[in-house]
Parts: sequence; structure tokens; C-alpha cells
Amino acid sequence: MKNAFLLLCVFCMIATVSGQKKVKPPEPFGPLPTQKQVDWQEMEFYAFVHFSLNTFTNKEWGYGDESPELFNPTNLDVRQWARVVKEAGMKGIILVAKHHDGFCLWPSAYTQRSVKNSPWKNGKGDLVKELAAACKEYGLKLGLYLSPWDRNRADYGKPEYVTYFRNQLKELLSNYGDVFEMWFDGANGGDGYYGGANETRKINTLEYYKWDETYKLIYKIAPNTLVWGVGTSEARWIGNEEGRAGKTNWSLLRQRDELAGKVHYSEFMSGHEDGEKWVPGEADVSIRPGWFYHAIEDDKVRSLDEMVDIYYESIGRNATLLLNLPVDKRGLVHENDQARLKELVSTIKEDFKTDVLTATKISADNVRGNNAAFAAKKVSDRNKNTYWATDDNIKSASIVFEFNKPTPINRILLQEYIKLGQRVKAFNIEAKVDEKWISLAHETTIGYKRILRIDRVTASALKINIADSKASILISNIEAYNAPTFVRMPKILRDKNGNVTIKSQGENAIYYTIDGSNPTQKSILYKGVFQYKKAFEIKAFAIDAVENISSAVTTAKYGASKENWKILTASSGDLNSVNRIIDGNPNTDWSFGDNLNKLPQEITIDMGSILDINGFTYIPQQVGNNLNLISNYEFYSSLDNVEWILQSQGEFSNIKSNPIEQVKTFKKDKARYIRFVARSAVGKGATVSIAEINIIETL
Ligand code: FUL
Repeated sequence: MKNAFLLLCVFCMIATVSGQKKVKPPEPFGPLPTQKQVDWQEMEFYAFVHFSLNTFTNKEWGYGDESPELFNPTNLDVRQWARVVKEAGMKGIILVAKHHDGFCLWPSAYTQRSVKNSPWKNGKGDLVKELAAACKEYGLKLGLYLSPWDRNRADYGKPEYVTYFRNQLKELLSNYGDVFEMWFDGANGGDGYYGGANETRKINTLEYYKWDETYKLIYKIAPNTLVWGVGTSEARWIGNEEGRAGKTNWSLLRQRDELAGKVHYSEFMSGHEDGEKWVPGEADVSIRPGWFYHAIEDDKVRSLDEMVDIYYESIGRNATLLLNLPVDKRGLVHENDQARLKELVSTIKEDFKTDVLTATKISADNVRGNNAAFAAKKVSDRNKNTYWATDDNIKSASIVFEFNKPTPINRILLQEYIKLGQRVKAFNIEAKVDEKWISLAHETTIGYKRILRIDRVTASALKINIADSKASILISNIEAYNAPTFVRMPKILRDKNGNVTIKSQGENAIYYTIDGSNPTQKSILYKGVFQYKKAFEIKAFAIDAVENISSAVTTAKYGASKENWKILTASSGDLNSVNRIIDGNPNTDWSFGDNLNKLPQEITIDMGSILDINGFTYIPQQVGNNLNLISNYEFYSSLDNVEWILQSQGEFSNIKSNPIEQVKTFKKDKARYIRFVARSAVGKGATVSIAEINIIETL
């Protein structure tokens, strides 16, 4: 017996040394994703489409009283949307089937407020059906957004409305094939038409919709649909509409706390290290400032620099990227948006062209059970189901890649094997340059995917040190690239007195034009601040002289300088600093006095001369965490500071989630004086602030 035992042990040792012995895979650790969540995460990049009555009324939020007859696209072609999305490498489309104004893009049996009462296809169209077919044709997945808030329904706020909402959910989930994601927006309750009541209705989001029951209903019909946003959702908002995740980004959330109202949305950017549930982040952003199409934003499509940053700060930070394409009045993705998307895709493709780690010698200082199944080289085998693992008790370890010859790198991509949990808490990277190890980065989480952009180094070896992990380390993939040098677009700033400053990265030279033409190296070379007081458009680019690589072109448009502007009166607040709202700098702001009960408040400005104006913009406070935002306004103009004309009034829709420059236009008029009235505020801050007021001039 004793001999037999000894023999067995010897056999064990041999098996271990030769790597034959089977080593058990690591145990899962902490909250885990479901297969549905893993499949969803692997989609990485998918599109949003906002297209509805708002497209035709030029609004971001409809009030609920707009006529369905306004929905009249001339060239609607969902196959064009699908083609654009497919060509961009996105994996699906989430369509806003019903936004807050209650208009339905499908002929719902439960309301008259839908495409069936629009001129489009003589009321015989079904946009959800058409898009479902186009997605199928192009191999894309379909997702749907159904706004819980409905500013049209008379019964909103009563139990009947919840039944209506669920009936519509049933229609959407039963009649259009698989829906990969159901999107429930958080905007809820407020003023609206409500069947003619025209009043403000407040509801308790968590209680009113009885999400538990709604979830049961969804899963009964569509168990494979991932539910986003509210209640016990399976994915979370990233906490901003800028498409940016935190550098630290846990796919975990203390959802119980969240449902008890104890989590501020700013925490969504990073999730919770100690979250009890797997609730990964989805970064949503529009390719333009607004979610819906507005012709005035045709030249405000996000710049290439911004789009590239968004890619790296969403997908590169363990989130998925939901990119909105605001389909225009024709019913098409606009040419400018298509062009930007193409530029983004080709930049990203170039960045990730050749993984330089596949030809390296890979080793690690710890391998689970010393077994080949968990060897270091698994990080480079392009198999998402294999991974390098350490022994159970090993929570810090290093993996080294040795190159045949010194190799330039500036991108590093890492992935954990998330099916067994998100573990890494801290890691750092070193490169061997001229025989010396230098430090490249100190970071925190990895998760499903983490991509680092670093300054280019030419390394003979690369070392990744996992410095801290919740449990043993499981890394499924590591790649490195030498992306082409990306020259940043110059930043243009013009102050109140018309002084124009253009800044580029490092020593890069800048060329610009002021006649609307595209700048080249034959255009004006920027040599320092210059003054330009008239209304003008300036276009500039930067060039890296060493590599002869140009940036994309920055375009900025200015009205006449505010040199002669004066704030005449402010109804409250510190008058010494009030000029901040006309200083041309969106990063400085000014606040009315500290008492929201005393709204409305107003400021009156003398523009110094009579101008033709046809709109104004309000830039809300930009800097800080709890912004003091104005939600409803009035805007007046006057020729003599005695008689005033109300030019525009209404709401700054969605300003809470997306505090961007608010643009309001009206019929052209002559004015010397303007008055901006803050009627109501978002949230519970003590006051409201203004970063900048601009006018839109008719030239
Ligand atoms: C927001 C909504 O209020 C916007 O209108 C938009 O639909 C965006 C995606 O979500 O919170």
C-alpha cells in the first residue's frame, strides 16, 4: 500500500514537471457576468438613432402636443443607416422607438400618436419593422429605446399609463424579432402636455413603474434582451453624455444602494469596486451636440480628435460605446456625420494595424500549477477562451515580452478573462530601452478591455506588472501597437476684445485662413495673438514638422467681438465678476444670488450698437461636479432699453444630462439691448450660473 502511494506521488511529480497533470481552472471570484452580458460586452461598438417628431420640430424634447402629421421624411432609407453603421464596424443599432413626446415609430395598437397618423407612406409605414429587416440584411443586432416618460398621455402618472407602457413593451418585444438591448431613459416626470392638462407631474421613478414586474414581463417574452438603465438593470449609464468612462472602471455596482437612491450618478463613471452585481458601463454620446438632428449643427459634428478620444475613453476603458447618429429630415444619416465616422474608423484601423507582441518571447514569473494550459503565451494566442493565470494565492505577478529587435510602441491593449470575474485593481507597465527599464504607466482596473495611449518608445522588452488583484490573475489578451503619430488639432480662442489665440501641441506649426477656405501650408502661418473684431470664420491646422503629418482642421465661428458689450443690470449676484459671462471663455462662470426661491432672475446687456440678431446661445457652467443649470428661460431684445420684445422662451431640454451650449433661434430682428431671464433651475443647487451668453448674428 505504502509503495503504491509512493509510486503514485512520483507519477504526480513527473506529470507536473512535464505539464501533463491536469490543473483545475481557477474558481470564479466575486460577481460574475451572465453569458448575455459577455456577448453584449463583446459587441463593443453600436449605434443609436434618434429620429422622430423632434427632427421636424427642431427640438431635443417635444412637449407632447406636436401633431403626428409633422413626421414627413422625404427620403427615409433605413438601409442607408444600416450600411453606414456596418461599414463603421458597429455591431447593432438602438432605435428610439418612442421619445418623451410619446410619438411612436411603429403603428402601436394602443395609441393614435404614431406613424399611422403621419403622411409618411400614407400612414402605412412601420419604421421599427423596416429597421429590423435592414439590420437582419446587414448582420446587425436591433435594440430599442422606449421612453418611460410620456409628455403626451393624459394618464401619465396614473396606474393606467403603466399598463399602456407595458402593452407597448410587449408589442416591441414580440413583433420585431430579437432585441439585443432595451433602453429605458432616466428622464422622468416634469412638465408636459398630458392630454391638454399642460402641467407638471412628478412621479417616483422607482415605485411608479413597478420595475420588478416590468422586468418579469420582459424576460418572459425576451430572455435574451439586456435591459439598460433603470431598476435592476443589467448595464449602467456611464454618468455623462460625453461617451467617457473613468480610468478606473469596475463592471460592478452597488445596485441595491443605487435603488435606494444612495448612489450619485457621477459614481457611474467608475462603478464600485465592492459592488454586489455585475452591471457594466455603456458610454452613450451623440456625434453632434444634440441627440436629434438640427440643421444648425451641420458644422458642429464632433471633431476627429474628440471622436478618437471618445473611442479610447469608452471602449478603451472597459465600457461599450453607443454612438448616436441623428438622422436628418430626409431620413438619412447626414453626409458630414458619415464623413467623420469614416475618418474615425480609418484612424482606429491604422492605430491597431499590426500587433507587435505576436512575435515576442513571452514569460511570466508565475503560472498556475506551472501548467501549459495557463501559460503566459495564452495572452497572445487570439483565443478569447484561454488565459494566462497565476496560482490561487498570487495577486501580483509580471509578464514579460522580449522583442527580436528594438520595436517602437505607443498603444497597449489588455483584457481580463471576465467570465470568472473582474479582478485587477492596479497594474503598471515598463519598457526596456537601451538596456534600462523605464516606467510607462501606472494604472488601476483592466476589465473586459483596457487600452493605453502612451508616448512612443522603442523597446527591446515590455513588462506588465499586475501590482494588485482581488484574487489570482487571469489575463486573456495583451496586444501592443505602434500607431501613426496623431497630431492634435489646434485650439482657437477669441476673447471679449477680439484677441485670437491659437494653440497647438508642443512646437507644432499652425496655418490658418479667415476667408472660409481650407488652410494649407501656403496659408497664413500663426505667429502669435492677433486681433480680429469683426464676425468671422477661422480654420486652422497644426503640422508636425519632423514627420510632416497634419492634424484635422479646427473651425471656429465668431460674431462681432463683445468689446463694446456692457452688463447694465443683474437682478442679483456679485457685480464685480459679472463680466465673466461675456469674456469669451466658457470655463469661467458667474452666478446669481444664493436663493432659488427668488427665481426668476435676469441680466440686461448693452451690445453697444444696433445689430441684426436671430438667436442667442447660453453656455451653462462647465466646470465642477454639481452644475447650477437653468432649465427654463425667456429672452428679450430692445432698441432703446425701454420697450422690450419677447423673442424666445421655453426650456433647455436635457441640460441636466448634457450641459452643452444651448442654441435658440428666432426671426431676425434689430437690437441693441438684450435681456436673459432664468425662470427655473435644474436640481437642488443654491443658485443658477451662466458661463457665457452669445448672440447669433445675421451677417
Ligand atoms: C437622455 C434623453 O432625455 C435625451 O433626450 C436622449 O434620448 C438621451 C439619450 O437620453 O437622457
